[in-house]
Amino acid sequence: MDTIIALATPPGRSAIGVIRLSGPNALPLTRSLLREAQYQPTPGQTLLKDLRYPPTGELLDQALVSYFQAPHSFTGEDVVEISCHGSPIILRQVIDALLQLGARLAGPGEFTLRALASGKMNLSQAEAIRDLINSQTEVAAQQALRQLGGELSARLTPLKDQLIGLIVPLESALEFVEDDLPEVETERIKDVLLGLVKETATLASSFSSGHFLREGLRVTLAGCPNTGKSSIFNELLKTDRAIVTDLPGTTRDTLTETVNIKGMPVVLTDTAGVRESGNRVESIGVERTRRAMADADLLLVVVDGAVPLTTEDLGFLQLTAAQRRVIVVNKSDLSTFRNQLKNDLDLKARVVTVSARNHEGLEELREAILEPFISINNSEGGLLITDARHYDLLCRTQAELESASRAISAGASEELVLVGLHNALRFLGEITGETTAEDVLSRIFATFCIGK
Ligand SMILES: Nc1nc2c(ncn2[C@@H]2O[C@H](COP(=O)(O)OP(=O)(O)O)[C@@H](O)[C@H]2O)c(=O)[nH]1
Ligand SMILES: [Mg+2]
Repeated sequence: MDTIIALATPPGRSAIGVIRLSGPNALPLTRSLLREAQYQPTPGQTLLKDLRYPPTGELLDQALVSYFQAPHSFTGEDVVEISCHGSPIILRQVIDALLQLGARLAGPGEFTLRALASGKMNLSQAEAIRDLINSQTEVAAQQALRQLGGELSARLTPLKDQLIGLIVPLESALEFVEDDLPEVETERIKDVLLGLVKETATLASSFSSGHFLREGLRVTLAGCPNTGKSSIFNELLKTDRAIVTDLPGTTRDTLTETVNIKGMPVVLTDTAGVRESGNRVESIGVERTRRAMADADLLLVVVDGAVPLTTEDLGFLQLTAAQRRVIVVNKSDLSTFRNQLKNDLDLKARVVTVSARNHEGLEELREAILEPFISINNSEGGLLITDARHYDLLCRTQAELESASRAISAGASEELVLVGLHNALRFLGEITGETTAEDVLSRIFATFCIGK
């Protein structure tokens, strides 16, 4: 095993920059960098040291050097962390020096991969580290922390145990071919399978809201020009990001920003209104608007409540009827505002009245945005599946369990039932990495940042 090195902090200027070394030569390499052959820290000790360019002895930096002895480190190997001054030049020089001494630059996620290999964590926990680092809101970070704490594996362990509990008697039944499975046994297996299917399905279904925590909920503002889309966009962002004027067609391009709404990362897009226009810039904007609308998880269809609905508005409402949407009736502050608009618009959609100008109704709007998606702040605090890979494996597990269940009901041979059960067990194992093929592993770790 070679010794790997990487910058563990983001590139750029900062107070400190941390370089991490892991592998059997972490300590000898550090000795050369310090030019101190007798450097033998006690594990966990941090000392202020001079770092020197090995060939010349020239001073590179003064840094805090910490040593973590195998197996009591993040990777399970000998680890040295060097906290240098956060200058990109210094960090570059120190890393170069260690590379010259024989360290190798780590690939994405390679430190975590080593932690996995030495049994420090399982695969879903390693993925949780990546998600934790990438999380954009507190709720997303909390979910990642729960997964890091092993909650997902803990949920899967009883499922695997139950599966093994079915596989063992079926396998032994195979040994005694002449006896069919007794009736009671078949019934018991069917019951257990039913429970397993239910549990797997529940877990998998949480992905429908869980994946938004990782990827963000795509919400697009749409509607006719001058209805106040950009004003609402700015209100939700709490900044003046989009230009607001009383000239129709001010917003020509789509604007996208991420905003945290009650812990949910929301990717909010303001669009140019859809209207036919001879102006080329505006037409391109309109094209982008159409695309942003098609990509959205949720549309906020904005109408001006202070003027009668135009045929354009109605066209818009019709156009978006098939999509998940909230209808926002804006400008409630104006004296011409007609509240009954809410009733005029039949529509099964949720209707929210706001005044972007007076900052009214925005809290209700935020709630309406999340409503279709939330089981996230659910009271039982259920674990959510946030990763598409886990979701896919759970669906495949469920399909295998169902096919085993059908086989047993049809009185099929034990062999046939066992195929489904073994597959299900394998898929569950792939979530935590017990049975993950090498190429899948390397693909997962390619999504990590260097230094993790
Ligand atoms: N009275 C009132 N005017 C508003 C409100 N929201 C937006 N406006 C005005 O309506 C005009 C168009 O707003 P804008 O956000 O640019 O609309 P967009 O074209 O849909 O993006 C501007 O003059 C805004 O100041 C509101 O809640 N009340
Ligand atoms: Mg606008």
